Formats: sequence, structure tokens, C-alpha cells
Amino acid sequence: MPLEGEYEPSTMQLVRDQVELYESSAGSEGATLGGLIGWDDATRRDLPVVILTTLGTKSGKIRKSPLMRVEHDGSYAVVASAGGAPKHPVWYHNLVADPRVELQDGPVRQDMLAREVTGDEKAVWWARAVEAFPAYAELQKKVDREIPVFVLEPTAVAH
Ligand code: F42
Repeated sequence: MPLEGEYEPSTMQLVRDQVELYESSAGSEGATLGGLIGWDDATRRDLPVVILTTLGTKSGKIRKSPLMRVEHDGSYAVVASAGGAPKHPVWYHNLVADPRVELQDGPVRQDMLAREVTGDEKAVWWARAVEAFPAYAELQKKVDREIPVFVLEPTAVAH
């Protein structure tokens, strides 16, 4: 069941623009890291991005965040790195409050349930995340907080 509510674009112009381009092109444009940021690093420019939709904990509005694509057997991980910021991203708190999300991966949007992972399960997904986006390892070294990881599973199979 898709999340309902009024979409409130991010206060970050780059994020707003990437979401707009991604959705208006059904994921055929803006679906990589360099899609809008114009990332000048050729090794990262083409890395795939997904769009996570969450429900704002305070506003009740629909929020959308481009995140690096980390996928395995139909499940995904989202990594709350926030570019190495000292605090978790705001979408982290939305997920903690309400695990119902939508995830758009290219042309495919699906309803999913998010659960924060810890311990061995987190280690497995963290390795997958770093393989998909090596910069995560650099970002974790940069911050005092442990960067949270959520696993997203299709609502139909979520346990
Ligand atoms: N961020 C990551 O954390 N991980 C990634 O892998 C990642 C990849 C990525 C790729 C491309 C790209 O363009 C951006 C990428 N980002 C990645 C950045 C990501 O999209 C987010 O911008 C970033 O993680 C910060 O998320 P944020 O939720 O903290 O964003 C802030 C700036 C924001 O949008 N704030 C809103 C605002 O209006 O200021 C509020 C958003 C919100 O959810 N508000 C809640 C509500 O109720 O509506 C209130 C929540 C509360 O507790 O106050």
C-alpha cells in the first residue's frame, strides 16, 4: 500500500532536483551519483542510486531521499551516512518511527518494510554496502557515530 500524504521536497536543492529528474524520467535519468551532482570522480559517477520515500515523523509529509543502491536477492540496504555528517540524517528518524517505505530502483517502485540491522547481519550488509560504494568505509572512519544500516524487504515477504 503506497504511503499517503503530501510530498514535501528536501530543503537541499540537489536532492530535490535529483528526485524530480529520477521520477519524471521513470528512473532513466538522474539514477546515478553523477546524475546531477556532476561527480567529477569517474569511478563513482556511474554508481546507481535509488529513491527512498519515508513518512515525516513530525510533518506527516512524504519525504524522498536519493541513496546509493545496495541490493541483494531482492532486498536492499539503505545506509544513513549523510555524507559523513556528525548526526544521523533526518530520514533515519522517519524510518525508526515508521518502517513503511517506498523504494524506487530505476523504473521499479515497490512498497517495502525497513528494519535496522545490527551484529552479524549488519556486518554482512555493511560489506555489501562498501562493495557498492567504497566511500562508506571512508565516511565511517570520519564520524564518531556508528552509521546505521536498514534492510528493506518487499512488504509481501518482510518478516
Ligand atoms: N545520503 C545518505 O545518507 N546515504 C547515501 O547513500 C546517500 C546517497 C546519495 C546519492 C545521491 C544524492 O543526491 C544524495 C545522496 N544522499 C545520501 C543524501 C540524501 O539524499 C539526504 O539528502 C541526506 O542523507 C540527508 O538526509 P536528511 O533527511 O537529513 O535531509 C535533510 C536535509 C532534509 O531533507 N530535511 C528536511 C528539511 O525540510 O529540512 C526535513 C526532512 C524530514 O524528514 N523532516 C521530518 C518531517 O516530519 O517531515 C521531521 C523529522 C524530525 O525528526 O525533525
